Amino acid sequence: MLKKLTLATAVSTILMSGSLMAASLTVGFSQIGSESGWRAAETAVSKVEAEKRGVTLKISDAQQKQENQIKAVRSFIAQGVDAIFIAPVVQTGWGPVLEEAKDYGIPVFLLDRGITVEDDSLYMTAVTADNVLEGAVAGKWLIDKVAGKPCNVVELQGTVGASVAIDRKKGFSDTVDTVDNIQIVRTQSGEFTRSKGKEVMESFIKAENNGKNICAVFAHNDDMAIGAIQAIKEAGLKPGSDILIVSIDAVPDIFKAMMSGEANATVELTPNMAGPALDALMAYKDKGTIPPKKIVTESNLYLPADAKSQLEMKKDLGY
Ligand code: GYE
Repeated sequence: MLKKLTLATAVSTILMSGSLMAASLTVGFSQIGSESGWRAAETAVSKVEAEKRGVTLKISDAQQKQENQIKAVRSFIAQGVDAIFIAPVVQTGWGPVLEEAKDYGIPVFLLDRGITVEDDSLYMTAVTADNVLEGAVAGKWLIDKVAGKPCNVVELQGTVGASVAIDRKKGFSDTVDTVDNIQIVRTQSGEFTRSKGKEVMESFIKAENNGKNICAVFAHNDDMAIGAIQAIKEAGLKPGSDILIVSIDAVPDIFKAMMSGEANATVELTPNMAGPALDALMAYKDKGTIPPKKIVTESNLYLPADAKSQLEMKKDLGY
């Protein structure tokens, strides 16, 4: 262990001696999988951002399993990478493997989801949106939209135990709890996927008088909202008018649904989490700059009027 530490220190000293050296950095990225359009965009954008900076990015797909992420981190440590990026599928259970990375002097950066660890020094920074705020933005939109009328909401939650699902749920429910006319009548995980979102929505529709008791869907991501839209249509109702749809991510497909009048609002989530993390890593390696513990991305609200321009913008960016 001591030997490894000395080696890591020597390597970082060489790297810190000039910014040119940073061009030869190798980063291991433990990605969650490909559950959503947003996730696929994040993976694609990460490759582009690494290439722009001359960084070698090794991506390992965990297929939604934390145990695979832990194995990937150990393998990156064994390969002696310069840094490890993790998009942590769930919030807890990271302490031991992050201790191992720390023992080897390898800095860890979190992308798009957070973790809870006793010792914050186990990671350098987390690049994420303020996910409580995202839920709150969605809730606020619904309050304004229904303007005092009674509204029963069904909620499609993200992956169980994921920080983003916990935070978005909290932000939304704390916000709609401030008014009496909006009630969350059912809530269940749709695992951030279209197919599960559709399946859970079908069961909500059955349980709520063939959907007639449902006023709005709050989905923790656009993909589950798209699954829900399908289920609503199959039940003979009109998504976007009979049942309002609000979700999070701002992926191209939700803007397409907005243009057909089938979705009402989405909260932005940039898929470029790797860019800010790579900048922080390079500043750390070049100048020893310690980044802030959180690098927070934007959470703007987009409505049908924005759909066309958003779609064009995403196309230009290659998402
Ligand atoms: O919103 C969702 C996904 O962790 C921020 O994970 C991410 C979420 C995103 O697959 O679509």
